[in-house]
Amino acid sequence: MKNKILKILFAYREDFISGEKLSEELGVSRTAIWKHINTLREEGYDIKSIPRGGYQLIKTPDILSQIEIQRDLNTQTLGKEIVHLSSLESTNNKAKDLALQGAPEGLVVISEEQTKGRGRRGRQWSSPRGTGIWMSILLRPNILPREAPKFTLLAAVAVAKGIREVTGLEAQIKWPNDILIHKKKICGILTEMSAELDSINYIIIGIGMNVNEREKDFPLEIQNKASSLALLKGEKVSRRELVTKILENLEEEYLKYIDKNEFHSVIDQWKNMSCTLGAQVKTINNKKEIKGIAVDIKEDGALIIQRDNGEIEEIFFGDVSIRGIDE
Ligand code: BT5
Repeated sequence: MKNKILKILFAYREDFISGEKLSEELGVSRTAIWKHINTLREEGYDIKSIPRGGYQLIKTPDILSQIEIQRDLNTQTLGKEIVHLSSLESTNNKAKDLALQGAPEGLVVISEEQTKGRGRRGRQWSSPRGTGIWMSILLRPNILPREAPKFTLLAAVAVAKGIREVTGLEAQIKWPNDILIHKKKICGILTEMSAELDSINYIIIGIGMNVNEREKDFPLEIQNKASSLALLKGEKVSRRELVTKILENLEEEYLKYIDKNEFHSVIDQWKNMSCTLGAQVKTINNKKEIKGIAVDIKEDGALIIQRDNGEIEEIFFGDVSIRGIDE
């Protein structure tokens, strides 16, 4: 009911709408309408009321609720169901619980803060309240488990493109799962899956993006390597618009891949927005150090490094440091 009232208020936001009209349209009493209006106010909606004049929506709050995201969302399945919570340990954990309970493909979990946000291999992900985007997307693709690393490429393209569309900032992709701007980490992606030998039960794409953080919002140990879109842009950035664009971009590439078996557009865009290809890189693989130039990315997500002696190496996992960025 609350959301129905909000939809009407939004449609009439140039004007006042009377409590009587709302109660007629929705078939509930004027007292019930008044109670829901008060709940909306508690959630941060600025709703003006004048005696006998009715209600008018003045301002919507900066929250990533289902109704706020869906207002402009143009997708078929992604984000049709959004679980939005004020605080969670980790949106990836919540998405996993819901996946095990049978949640459908396209479910999105968003939290205003995470108390145990995770990176890869048990690392921590700083996720302060109300400033960034901490979200997980559930997919159930009918593909082989070895194809799963493609989803990190796909998500990185959707995110980097979304940032460019909304802010105009030149977001770049650092293999395998980072988005950087001006050499600072803005976003990390954590792709997790549950699979049998020959099929995938579900994939969860976790996206953590710094949007409106100030420098002091980051833990000391990452202050020199992390930044936020607002710090780089010099003004507040809409988290709602970013989520909308990212979900739309993600769905577009996902459908091309799943329905048409077409992945080259992800690879092409990945290459265009990459800060890894062509760079002097260093990584550890099977306990040995590999140094050389990152020369290509394969469709399965592997990074191709040409060693200084000309030998070619394929890297599937791990961290890569880039000369000029990490050292
Ligand atoms: C990542 O791991 O970059 C993946 C991060 C994924 C976070 C999302 S948020 C929604 C979903 N739910 C979760 O619980 N996780 C996902 P990795 O490549 O391992 O990088 C982790 C490292 O990034 C840390 O060790 C820090 O050095 C650094 N870091 C931590 N928080 C950061 C932040 N907010 N911004 C930039 N860097 C950060």
